[in-house]
Amino acid sequence: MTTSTLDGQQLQAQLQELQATALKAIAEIETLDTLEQQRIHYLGKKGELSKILGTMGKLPAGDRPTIGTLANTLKETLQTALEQQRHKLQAAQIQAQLEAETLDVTMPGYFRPQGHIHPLNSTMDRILDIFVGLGYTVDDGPEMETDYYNFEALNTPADHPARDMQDTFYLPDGNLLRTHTSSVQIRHMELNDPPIRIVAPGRCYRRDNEDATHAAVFHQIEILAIDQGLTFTDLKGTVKAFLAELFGDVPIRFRASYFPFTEPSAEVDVQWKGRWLEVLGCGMVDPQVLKNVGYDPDLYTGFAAGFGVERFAMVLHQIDDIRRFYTSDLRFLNQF
Ligand code: 2U9
Repeated sequence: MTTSTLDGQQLQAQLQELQATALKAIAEIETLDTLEQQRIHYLGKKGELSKILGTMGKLPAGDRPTIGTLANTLKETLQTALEQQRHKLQAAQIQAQLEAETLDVTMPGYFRPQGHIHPLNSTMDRILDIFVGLGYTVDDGPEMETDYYNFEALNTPADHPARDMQDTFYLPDGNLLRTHTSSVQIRHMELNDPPIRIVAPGRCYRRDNEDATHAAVFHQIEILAIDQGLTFTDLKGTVKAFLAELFGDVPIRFRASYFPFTEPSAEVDVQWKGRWLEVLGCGMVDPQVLKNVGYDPDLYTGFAAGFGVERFAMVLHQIDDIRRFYTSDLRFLNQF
């Protein structure tokens, strides 16, 4: 295209050809991004129309107004076509979104199996509710304990034979995994003055050979009451009230027993389905334990009890093997 011979006709033809090409291309645009690119390609500063208009300077002066008008008409035509295509694409996009989002309520829903509370947690919660109802406050503490809080403070010095029944997992730094939640009560008494009414639930550890009734990791709940004038009768009354809440009006019996941290001590059995089942241990807090936390044993007395949550869940739900609680077998768990 030599400079001297350019005339209105030629440019008009170029504009018409551009219109045809551009309208065809615009009609085939499928995305809003492409639409924007095409708008710039045809109507942008360096677009096809600008290129043609850029040659207008070489036109004979007489042809310029016509070409100018044609160019503006073409610009509007292309802009209109681009707008229509944008609306068409946006409408299609919304429609596609609607279809994607439309919920066909006749379609069967996604079956999400309803989870539920693990039998150990439901048993634990039930027991805690009973003691909170009796005026006890729930307290907890660290599972990794010091030898002092797990044993020494509870009248169980290093060479005490009771340690064998409570063998546990010892850590390189001399700490251990607690064998009972009694450590929680010691910590509580160090930080609070009597009267004390606390219930301490939590995970405990024992290096036991696992069998149907023993697990290396299990859950315990202990209660502690410290006040002036508390006697074994208060302990018996509290234990009776608790067991009646869980088992109903069943016969219970106290059998003399021994724990380093209580004196006198007893094991308690309930008569359940015609058999005597041992369910907890208890006793009057040993005066030495009170001294260990700075309480005056001549002023204050206390009682305590401890029991395994698994034990209660197994008795209440006739579960034959403690290991069922930890195997996450839905055939077992879905029964609760
Ligand atoms: C303090 C003083 C005394 C808590 C007690 C028991 C008896 C007991 C066992 C039951 C089953 C442990 O889970 S188990 O194996 N516990 O029989 N526990 S009296 O006595 C305390 C606790 C804290 C300061």
